[in-house]
Amino acid sequence: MKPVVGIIMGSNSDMPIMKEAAHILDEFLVPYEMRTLSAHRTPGATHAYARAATKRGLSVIIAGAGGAAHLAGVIASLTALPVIGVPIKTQSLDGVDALYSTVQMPSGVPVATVGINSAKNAALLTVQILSLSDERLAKKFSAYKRALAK
Ligand code: RP5
Repeated sequence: MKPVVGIIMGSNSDMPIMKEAAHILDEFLVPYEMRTLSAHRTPGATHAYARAATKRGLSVIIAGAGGAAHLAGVIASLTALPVIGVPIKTQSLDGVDALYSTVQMPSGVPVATVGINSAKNAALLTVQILSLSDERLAKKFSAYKRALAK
């Protein structure tokens, strides 16, 4: 099936965290793709990905990065799709650097930022967004919430 969600990350070293988002989308049967794209190391490819995302049929982009984490913000500057940022904890500053870099966007260019390493919540928020126009998904998400309560 054609992917409707793009899960991207700044480095392959982010994969252990970002695959938690993939597991949730698998559980909800949401088709996705995963790419490593860096705002700093591969800026050209990152720009091209963001610019083509809508035409390619994506509806939401989840972007995880650590350190000076500009990936989600750069993507948000180049597409009208909702972008969810996942700050990744790296060795130096416990992930606070990535949290601030991801969440503190200038007015007019929002990135919906989840907690440090919270790729799972990014995927759940994605499911909630897609549920607005997908009854099957909405029902499945309600069942997920009921299971949490139990
Ligand atoms: C960021 O730098 C990446 O998102 C990653 O979290 C961090 C470290 O990357 P590597 O040096 O492990 O490739 O751009």
